[in-house]
Amino acid sequence: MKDFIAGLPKCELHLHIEGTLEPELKFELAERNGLSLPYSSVEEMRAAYTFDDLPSFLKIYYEGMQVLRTEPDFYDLAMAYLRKGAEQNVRYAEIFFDPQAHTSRGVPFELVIRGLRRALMDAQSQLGVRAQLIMCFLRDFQAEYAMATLLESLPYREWIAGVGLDSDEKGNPPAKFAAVYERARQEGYLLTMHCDVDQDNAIEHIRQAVEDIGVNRIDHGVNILEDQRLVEVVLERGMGLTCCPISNSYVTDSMKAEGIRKLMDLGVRVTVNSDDPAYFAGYVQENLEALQDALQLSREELAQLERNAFEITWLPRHLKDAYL
Ligand code: ES4
Ligand code: ZN
Repeated sequence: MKDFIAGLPKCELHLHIEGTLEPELKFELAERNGLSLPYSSVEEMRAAYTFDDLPSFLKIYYEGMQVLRTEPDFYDLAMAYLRKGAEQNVRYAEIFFDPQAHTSRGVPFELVIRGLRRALMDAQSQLGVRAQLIMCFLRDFQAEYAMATLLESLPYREWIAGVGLDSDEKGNPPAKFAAVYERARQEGYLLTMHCDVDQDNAIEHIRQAVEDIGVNRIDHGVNILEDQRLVEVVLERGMGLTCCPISNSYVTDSMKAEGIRKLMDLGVRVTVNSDDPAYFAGYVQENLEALQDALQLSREELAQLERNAFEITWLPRHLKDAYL
């Protein structure tokens, strides 16, 4: 089964590029930029990755990305991920980036996006992996800052497939960003949003995302099972959920494998993804293996998960069909 999973053509739809920053590259970038890190080795750094909920993870995630300063840093980050993806037979990826995590510490938006974009172009020609970018707003910052970031992105509109919303969900419901999402839709961006597993008011956040904002996809969203009516809406619209089993096991009490199984059985377009693989010790292949192990998925079911993913990509129809 491991060989079957390894050979499966894969599609990654929920991956934070800053969450792919492995300790080895973190040390390299720190040295390049003349920064010192509070760890003396890769092992020591990994040993400090002790988190058990979303806020404790986010603290380490934002600390870690401070070594990213220059255009080549963002290029190297994305290129390292795309090489890893290619090794795992990832054929297509939609990659989140968090511009405000960089602009808020003085790193210009333009430099971030130019570095990422250049890596995507090189990965397509050199590795045969296609990818697009999704710009995420940080929900624990003010909506006005998200709006300013949206406007700042417009010169690069053609380089960004859509927008998302991430970071600390507590007290930061989708409704806070209704105007930002309305403007993003007017600009032609496709829309997704994190509804992280087992957060406060999880089902109300999912309801706002689906009914009030009208997102095209939901990131995580497993708690939708708490409301049969919303499940039916998602089924009717053919909406996809980008689930991340190993991530769930780090920020909640479990992988939520049973919930994922239930959603699959209901016919929801569930997908399996890696979220922050450098921190959660697993890229998409390991996530598929972990879920298979928990649920005894058949080859047909594993193939269906990847078909779901290719089906809900934000590619134009003719490019999508080439993967199906
Ligand atoms: C994230 Cl696991 C998770 N949840 C919310 N925001 C995030 N950003 C990066 N990883
Ligand atoms: Zn995520």
